Amino acid sequence: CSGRGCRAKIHHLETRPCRKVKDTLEGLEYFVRCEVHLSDVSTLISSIKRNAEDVKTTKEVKFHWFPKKIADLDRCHHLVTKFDPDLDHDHPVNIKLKCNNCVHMFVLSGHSIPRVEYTEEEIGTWREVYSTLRDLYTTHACSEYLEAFCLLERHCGYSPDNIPQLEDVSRFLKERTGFALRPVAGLLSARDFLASLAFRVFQCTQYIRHASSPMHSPEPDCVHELLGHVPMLADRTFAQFSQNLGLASLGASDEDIEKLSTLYWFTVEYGLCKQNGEVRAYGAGLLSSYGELVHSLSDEPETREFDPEAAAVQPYQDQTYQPVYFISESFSDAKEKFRAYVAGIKRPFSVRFDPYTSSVEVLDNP
Ligand code: HBI
Ligand code: FE
Repeated sequence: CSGRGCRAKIHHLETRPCRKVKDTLEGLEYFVRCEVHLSDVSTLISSIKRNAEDVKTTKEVKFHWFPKKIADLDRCHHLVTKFDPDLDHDHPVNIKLKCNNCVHMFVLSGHSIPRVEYTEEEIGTWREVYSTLRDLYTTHACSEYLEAFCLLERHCGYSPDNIPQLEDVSRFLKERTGFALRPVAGLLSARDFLASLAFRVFQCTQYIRHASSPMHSPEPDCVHELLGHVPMLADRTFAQFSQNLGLASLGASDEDIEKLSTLYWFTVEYGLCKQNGEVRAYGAGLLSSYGELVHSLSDEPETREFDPEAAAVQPYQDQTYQPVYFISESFSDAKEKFRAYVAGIKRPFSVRFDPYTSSVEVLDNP
């Protein structure tokens, strides 16, 4: 049914000679099995009916399972891990694989996050990154980040000599914006990771990068989470933006998850914003990487005004610095633009977050 904007993916198409046409073998009988968006089913059927007689249909509704309440997040821990046998066996990436089975998830009420005793070597790595980055923040980080960072130093044990504990940081965030941290063993699938944001839960790694490369980590580690993500999650508007990204992802198609994840990349990870006539960083990937933070605010990369449609399909770099960054006018502006973008995503239902029960209500679209 082209022209009406609906698309069907054909899984099976079979034609047979048709016996019914006046007992002769004229014409064909078509058997089609196809996948079509629920909201397009009636358009599709009526358009087939205009071209064929005797249309019979059967329907099977299919969409991805998604968590409806916070405890369901226990089922959202699919790790994306690449075992690298060339890495030394004590490298965090390899250690983490060994612990996959023991990092059981925490239902948020009741359980506390285990405290980790970091070694001197690990604290040394933290110290090196922390001191280098902290000097840059005053000139490169956005004001929301700076404000939260100051509070974290005062109340949560952020200092060059101490790796803050997730439990303390989580308590702080809960008070500020309702965000809770939850320990996770490594890189999660985009679907699982985004789903947790819908419940204001941020899945956080607890291990630290290898001492041999303090300025770089191929995967998220606690330096990235604590210095990159945490301060921004203490801002109300940014927290709402993050939750909205999560809510938009629930039950979305694989294609939409890919787009939302790319949008996440160009905002939450690598976003820049305007502030008092200057450009500042708010993305966690920038605020946890000295080299890219400097690069992002230099004359080298291309910068564009934030546009969710464009950011959702922009090719990105996960091996080196981004060639393109998107600049938001403000978090409220980014949030509004994102709202308009989400309204264009097709889903056979809509979701509403109930803050009293921290659960998601699913409403059928009329
Ligand atoms: N998993 N643990 C963890 N931490 C992240 O920051 C993270 C993730 N999985 C996917 C992801 N980030 C994003 O790149 C998007 O795909 C959502
Ligand atoms: Fe991240």
